[in-house]
Amino acid sequence: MTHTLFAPQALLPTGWAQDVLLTWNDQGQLTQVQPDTATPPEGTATAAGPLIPGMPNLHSHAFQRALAGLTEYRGQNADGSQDSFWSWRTLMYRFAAKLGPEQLEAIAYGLYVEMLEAGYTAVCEFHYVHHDPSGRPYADDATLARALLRAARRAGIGMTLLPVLYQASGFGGLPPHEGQRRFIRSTDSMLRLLETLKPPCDAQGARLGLAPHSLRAVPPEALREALAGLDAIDPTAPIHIHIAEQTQEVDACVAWSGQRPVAWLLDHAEVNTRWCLVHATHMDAHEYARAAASGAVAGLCPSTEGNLGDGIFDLPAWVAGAGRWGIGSDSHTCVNAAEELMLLEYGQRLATRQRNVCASAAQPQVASAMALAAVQGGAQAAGRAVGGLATGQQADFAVLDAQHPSLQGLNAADMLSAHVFASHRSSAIDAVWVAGQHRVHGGRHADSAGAIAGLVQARSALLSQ
Ligand code: NGQ
Ligand code: ZN
Repeated sequence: MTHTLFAPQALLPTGWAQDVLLTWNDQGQLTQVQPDTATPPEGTATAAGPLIPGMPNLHSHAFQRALAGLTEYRGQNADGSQDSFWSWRTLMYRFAAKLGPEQLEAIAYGLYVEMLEAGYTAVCEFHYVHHDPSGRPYADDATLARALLRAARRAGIGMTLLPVLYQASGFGGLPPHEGQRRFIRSTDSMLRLLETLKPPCDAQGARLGLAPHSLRAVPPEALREALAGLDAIDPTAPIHIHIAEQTQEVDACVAWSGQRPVAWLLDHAEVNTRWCLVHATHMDAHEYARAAASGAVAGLCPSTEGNLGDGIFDLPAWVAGAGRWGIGSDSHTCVNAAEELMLLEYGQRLATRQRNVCASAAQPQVASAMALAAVQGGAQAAGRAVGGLATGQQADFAVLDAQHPSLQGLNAADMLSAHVFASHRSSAIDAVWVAGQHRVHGGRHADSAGAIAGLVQARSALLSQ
């Protein structure tokens, strides 16, 4: 059977088009994207507002959704220095220490429903809490990973599952801290976990990849062996890594190896289009050029990077090298694809004292340019065919709410601009479709209330423990 939808305006990879007829098959794959269709086939529904591609969320730690908003008071690092990323991490570890499988599933399910309502149609889950609270593997070693897969399937969001390899507390293979006990795995145990997870991932159309947590957490030998093991399972599987997020991490890497993290990685691993360099905030000019040329995606998480005081990625330098990028909500202090784009552009404006920094010659309207770039980069990072409104891609898209006060009466491109820059922290998403399935109607997922109630309940239970 074929399915169709007619969109008077749609954002295609080449830009805005009129009278677009979308056709997809039972597998949810677009089989035709036809602009300038004078008369759609009889019975075809018409989108009530501009159609935009669904946004892949390329970086998520789902459990952190239940901690969002709870670390916004001044504390201190153990050494007496100012509150920072590292003191936040101590609080986050304390929170992660208590989490159980049912709570993780409830939090992730609520979060994924929120993501769908906010225009994300796929998520890359960077999953590192593997073991029970005492640090022992669960009887089924994949317990928590399966909870995430179930949450994604129930919500109807696409998933790339990235089990995280974590072995050390710092460069040079420093022994892990007590607070990291739930994350630690040998390389062999990681490869067994990947073998275990491959069938359930395949069964729900999820992509399985691997995430070496960071160069801090994975010694060189383990990195090499894990990547070789991954290749044996799937030679094109995505690989994500946190890198060069904090200056302290850069300094420690230089002290250990004489090289900055991104330079070290480029010299010691075959970084290519399978890779997503999450954050990559602190690179020198040479690293920007080399990493961009590798074809890897920069995984930018503007709200979290701001929240944690990471620094500002130099997007013009990255784009000058034809670097690819996408967005992630990471710690979920913000779960809104449009706001993430806004924050990214604003960081660039503040740093450069210019405007419309992320626009391009081909696409001078910045919101449209950013949406297209982030969808393409996000799809590459996800390792799934979710790269926008084109034949062969999955039918993942959102319809803007043309009746939202900020959008009413505008042309389609300006509606997207208003959605990104002027929706006043409300959502101007009306409908969302994933793999051709209508998941969000009138801004709400069918199980919105239940999913959010479950999230809130799991958070309350965790906080009272
Ligand atoms: C994480 N999050 O793994 O959740 C990290 C913090 C770390 C971000 N980097 C822990 N945003 O990097 O050691
Ligand atoms: Zn992260």
